[in-house]
Parts: sequence; structure tokens; C-alpha cells
Amino acid sequence: MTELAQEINRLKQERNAVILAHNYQLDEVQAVADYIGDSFYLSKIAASVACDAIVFCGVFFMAETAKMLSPEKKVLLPEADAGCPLADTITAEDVRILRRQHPGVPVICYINSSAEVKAESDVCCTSSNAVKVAGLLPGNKVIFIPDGNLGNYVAKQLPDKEFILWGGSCVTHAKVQVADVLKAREKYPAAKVLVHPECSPDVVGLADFAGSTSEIIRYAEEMPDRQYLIGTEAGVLCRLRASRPEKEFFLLHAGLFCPNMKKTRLESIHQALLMNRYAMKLDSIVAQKATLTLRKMLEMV
Ligand code: CIZ
Repeated sequence: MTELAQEINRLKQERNAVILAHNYQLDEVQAVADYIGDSFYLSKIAASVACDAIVFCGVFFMAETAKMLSPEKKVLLPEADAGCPLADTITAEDVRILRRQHPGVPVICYINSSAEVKAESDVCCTSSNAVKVAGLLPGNKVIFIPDGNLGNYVAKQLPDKEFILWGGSCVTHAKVQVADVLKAREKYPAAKVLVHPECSPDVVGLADFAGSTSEIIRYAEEMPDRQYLIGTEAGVLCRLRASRPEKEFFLLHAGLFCPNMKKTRLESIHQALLMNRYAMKLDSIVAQKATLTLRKMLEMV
């Protein structure tokens, strides 16, 4: 363990803090984390873990979510400008307009959204539970925001419901093209193709399995196949290579690195613990409404 990692551990004890790291974080960050997972898993941990401070190694909406679920704890985002371009594709006003256009239709927002957007929505979802949440909502119509590809994937699993989709997408997952899948399959004909539903519907249609990062990790760990072609952010390879060293994992596209997720380094975690950087603060009215949207998801799944 490096000196910096040791110092982080010491500060963590001193401050009674825990480090949560998203599956997309750098290997060095995952190595010092107490909990690693997708945002659904991490949001449940944030709500239940006994500690005074949480260092959330992820992007802005994730730390914001953790703060909503555990307002009494100090929640720190080590890199203040680690944002999510997908979350930025929609505003609270856009949601109000959608509601006026489709009166009475429930709004599901993907967790990759701002607190303001969550506050205007009825229920939140993550990529692990989106199908379940949408399926449990009453009525035969649903507004799904902001990821159009994930919404399309959910709509295909629930053919009896009509989906009104927002056209946002993740710039990293959008990089994977059909040609990448075909080329990779030619090179590794025995490999299983595992992709995230934030990829385009054409790419998802060619895959052997589509799921959240945690579901992709579970599939690759449990299946007997030896080679896997991965269509999500490169961070998932860290866990997979550590837990299944006998298997081979390849990215479907060389550019599957989320620049925002990769901003957090050991130095920024150290500074976060030392200087309380950057403490999440929320507008109390927005936070109250957005928390109801999040808690509704936690009750439903
Ligand atoms: O839900 C999450 O954490 C995201 C953004 C992706 C995934 O599937 O883990």
C-alpha cells in the first residue's frame, strides 16, 4: 500500500468516514474504497452505514443522492466538477413541460439526474431496477427521463406500456457502434458480449446480455465462459480482473473511459478528508421533494 493510501486510511478512521466508489472509478480509488458498486447499491449503503462522513468517489448526482438519503452525514465529493453530461440534458422546467403535455402520466427519472429533476419526478430508478420500477407503476403510459437508450431498453421489456422518452444519452456508452461489436465478435468468436442498456438499441440487440454494471459483473463472474467483450465504462474491468484472473475481458471500444469518473484520484480523496472538500449542500425544498422520489424507488424494489 502506498504512503498516500495509508494516510487516507488513517484519516478515514480519525474522521469516522467511509469511502464509497462507483464501479467506474480508477483502480487506485477502488483499492481504498470500503464499498464499491453501482449507484443503487451505493445509495442504499449511504442511507444505512453508520459513520459521520461519506467520501463519494463518483459524479455530482451520486454525492447529491447520498446527501439526500443521509442528510445528517457530511457527504464529500472529492472533485467538485465531476459532473454527468447525461444528467445535464434535462432541467426541472423540461419535466414540468412534459407533465403539461402528458397530464396524469407518471414520470420516472433515471438516477443520473439532478436533484431539481428528481424533485419534479414521481419515482427514481437505476439501471438495475428500471424495468421493475416501470412495471410496478399503475397505468399504461410512462414518461422516462433522461436516457433515451435505457428508456428504449425498458420499453422493450414492457410491451404493454407506452413510453414517452427523453432523448438524452451517455457520451461514453454512445461510443460503442454496431461495427465494434461485429469486429470484436470476429476476433473473439467464443466471447460473450455484455453491454450496458445505455448503449444504442442496435448494440444492445447484438449483445448476449444487457444490464447494469453490477449485473454485468455478476454475469461475467458466474458464467462458465472464459472470454468477455464488455460494452460499458472501463472501470468494471478492475473488479472483474481481480475476482476472475483466469478469465479474459476486453473492451468493445478503446474509448470507454468516462472523463468525469476518472477525475477522482488518491490525491483528491486525501484532500477531501483533510479539508472537507467538497461538502454537498442542498436546497431544503428541492431536497425534500427529491428525497421522496428516491425513497419511493427504495420502497418499490
Ligand atoms: O446506476 C449506476 O450506477 C450507473 C450510472 C450505471 C450502472 O449500471 O451501474
